[in-house]
Amino acid sequence: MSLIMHAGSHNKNVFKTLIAAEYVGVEIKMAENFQMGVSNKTPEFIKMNPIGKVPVLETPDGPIFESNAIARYVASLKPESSLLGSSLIEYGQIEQWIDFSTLELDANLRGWAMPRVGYSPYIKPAEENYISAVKRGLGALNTHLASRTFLVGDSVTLADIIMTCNLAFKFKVVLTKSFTSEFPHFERYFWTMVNQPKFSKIIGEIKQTETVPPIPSAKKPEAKPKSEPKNEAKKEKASKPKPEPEAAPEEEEAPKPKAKNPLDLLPPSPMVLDDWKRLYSNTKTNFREVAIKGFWDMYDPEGYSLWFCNYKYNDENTVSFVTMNKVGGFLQRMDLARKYAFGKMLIIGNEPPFKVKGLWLFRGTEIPKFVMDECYDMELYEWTKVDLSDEAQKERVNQMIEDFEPFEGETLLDAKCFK
Ligand SMILES: N[C@@H](CCC(=O)N[C@@H](CS)C(=O)NCC(=O)O)C(=O)O
Repeated sequence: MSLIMHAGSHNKNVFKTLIAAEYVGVEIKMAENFQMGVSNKTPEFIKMNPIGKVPVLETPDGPIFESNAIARYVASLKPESSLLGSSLIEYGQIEQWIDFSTLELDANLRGWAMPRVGYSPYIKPAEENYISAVKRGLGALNTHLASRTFLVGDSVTLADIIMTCNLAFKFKVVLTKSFTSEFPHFERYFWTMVNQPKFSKIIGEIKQTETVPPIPSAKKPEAKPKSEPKNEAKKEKASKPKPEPEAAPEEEEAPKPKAKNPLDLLPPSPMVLDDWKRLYSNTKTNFREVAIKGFWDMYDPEGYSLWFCNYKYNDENTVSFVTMNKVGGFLQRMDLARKYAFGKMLIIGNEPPFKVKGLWLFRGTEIPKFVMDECYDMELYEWTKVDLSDEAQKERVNQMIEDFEPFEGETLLDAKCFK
């Protein structure tokens, strides 16, 4: 089952689901190229969540929004997991702590933290109210945890996951040691939870703040909020649509510096992949004279390589739509290589078993390692580098690009393009 999360990945509301998914063993994919303030404003996104907020989980049966609901849905995918308790009363208590965590703690902690990081106006009496509500909530939680490791029962439940995600960012911003030391059972609980391997894998390391950020100066509106520089690159790229004022910093937290894709470190190539993709898409007539000629004119054998692929299990391709779906799934999974690849996949024959053959253009002179590692379909195909000194192979490339029929003497059932 394919589950796609629409949101930036550094969002505590997304963490709730990702941790639940770790416990139930379900795979969640993050939507590619999600841009906060841009992607969540598109009509397609509004169709999934009319308020335009993240996260949204796309499921085969329809979308779900509201992070707690999403996490609950994922937790229920394996009824045998104990994330939702093992009796009705446990289920009720898990729900109770989820609401407590959301309404008594998260709402008040946000009220305290957001003005301190410059995301909403600072109002002293409001802050005092928030802090006293947080103390009341933590006091109650501390009492509950005096004799317990987990909120409900004897193992991690969804209540612990949601509670911990709601607290983690606040530990980084306002919950100083001098504040939390009044609640020792709560402290022990929090550190136990964030150090559970399935939690720390998603949340990462938490360093408790030593000080509450100073009140942002009202006199200098141009001063950037503390967490804002982290957004700079993203904002510039998105060229304008400003992040919504209520977009919480945890959503916008600086992505951990991503290791550069080694393909970005290759010497520059005169061939611009997007130019080729545009030429391919825009050529409607005289394809051979315009697009194919254009391809060879721009092709750079030092910066790119061409590969034929051949499905290893063609005799299994006995049903046309199953074969087409299989290839469609492969192309979806290749999404991770969009910046670095172009591909054509042909489904050949007018009766089963259908043959699946393809042509791929990759940045670099080898098939990129990350594609081999991360797209499991790759090993279902035999890969042969196109020998450019062989005119017959070059002609085969041309025919594959232009969906030439008959291809190797056979009709095409379908031709799919990855661009
Ligand atoms: N109650 C919602 C809160 C969602 C929410 O506030 N999302 C923020 C990011 S953390 C957002 O999408 N803000 C953009 C906006 O307000 O337009 C949930 O738990 O999913």
